Amino acid sequence: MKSSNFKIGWKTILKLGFLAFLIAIPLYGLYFWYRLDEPMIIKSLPDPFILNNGTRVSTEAEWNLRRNEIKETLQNLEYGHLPGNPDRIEVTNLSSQDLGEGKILNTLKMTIIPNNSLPETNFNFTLWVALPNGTGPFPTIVKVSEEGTGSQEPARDQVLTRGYIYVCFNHIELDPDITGNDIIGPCQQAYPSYDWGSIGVWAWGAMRVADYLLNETWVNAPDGIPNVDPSKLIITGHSRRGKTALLAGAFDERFTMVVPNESGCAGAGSFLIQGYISETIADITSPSRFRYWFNENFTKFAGNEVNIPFDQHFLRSLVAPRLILSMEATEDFWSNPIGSQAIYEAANPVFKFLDKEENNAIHYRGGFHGFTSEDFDTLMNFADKMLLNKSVVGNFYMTPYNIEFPIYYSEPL
Ligand code: GTR
Repeated sequence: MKSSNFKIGWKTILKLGFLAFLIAIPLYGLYFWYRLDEPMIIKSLPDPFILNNGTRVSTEAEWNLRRNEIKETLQNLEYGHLPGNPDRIEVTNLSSQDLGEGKILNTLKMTIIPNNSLPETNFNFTLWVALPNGTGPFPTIVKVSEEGTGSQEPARDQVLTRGYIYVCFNHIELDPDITGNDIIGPCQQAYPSYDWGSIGVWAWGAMRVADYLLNETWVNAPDGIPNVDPSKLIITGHSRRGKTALLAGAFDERFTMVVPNESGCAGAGSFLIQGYISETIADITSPSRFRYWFNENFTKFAGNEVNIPFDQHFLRSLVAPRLILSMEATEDFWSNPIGSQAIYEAANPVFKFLDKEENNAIHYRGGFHGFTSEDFDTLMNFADKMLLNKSVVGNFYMTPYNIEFPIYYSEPL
């Protein structure tokens, strides 16, 4: 039998492959462009005003009841439960550094004593308190995490120059953050009956920082506390620490302004309005990634968002009537900037109901993932305007996506 002369050599295969690749790239580019403004809409955003008994909130007192129900839902199905304050906190000044021009950096050790009768459960974490020139009282920014790590630019000088106290704390001393590794850190060891994940632990840590800054009765700080204006206490954080800042600020009303930066999935982003290539519950709860940030129940919603009874506007609404500014970046697709606009809009009826619509704010800058000096300026511009009554130029209510989100409720009349 004669064999055919027609043979496709490797060279031809390579050429065809290359050609297919050249055609695929612009096609994918076009698809990508189209999808960026076409989020996946899983279902409409649940009405935060519906009480567990099925009736709808109609008074402020009922909203306060509903607030507690929402807190319980979020702890039960997402972050796990957070304990109350510890029995005691001992604060030790480790060092004091003169930063010049009247600015000082104090490094402190916070010793948490969960239970006076169980000293073996005590643990420590580090706090950095940077003081501006002057005597105060000062507006104060608490930032989750050390100064200037990862995609966060250092901001200390900028913050102090504008007359704010700048406090950072080492959240990973409370619970380590090692991708794919659920380590039982000192907080979880001290409170063994709680089901909290790392984000809950870190948020609880931010609340302990507030205990110190506000000189609560269970705090012993022999060297005194900084002159913080309690009506101007701001909590912020970037990305996973933005999720943390939002949780801490939503649950703890001592924070007067809450500023999650590019906090995305399980932060100010949506589970139900999923921008193209944004992080999903399945992504974030994968055992090889960040399952340990949450409690076990949350993983039930991986790939099953349709059954989730809430979205992150529930968390955002808890901040009302206080101030929230979520800061987003239009090219930070993984953090779901479209979904954050949906969550902002979905929380608006709650702020309206409490007569504080102007306290619900959102800002978009161009660019990618990071906590930049531009972001810190945005944060302080908003704080200057809302907390210090300064006249400031800037748009803090940006809705760059022209999309009708499925929000089918409005504030009770
Ligand atoms: C990512 C994670 C995000 C965000 C980010 C960060 O890998 O998927 O949810 O938290 O890390 O913290 O920088």
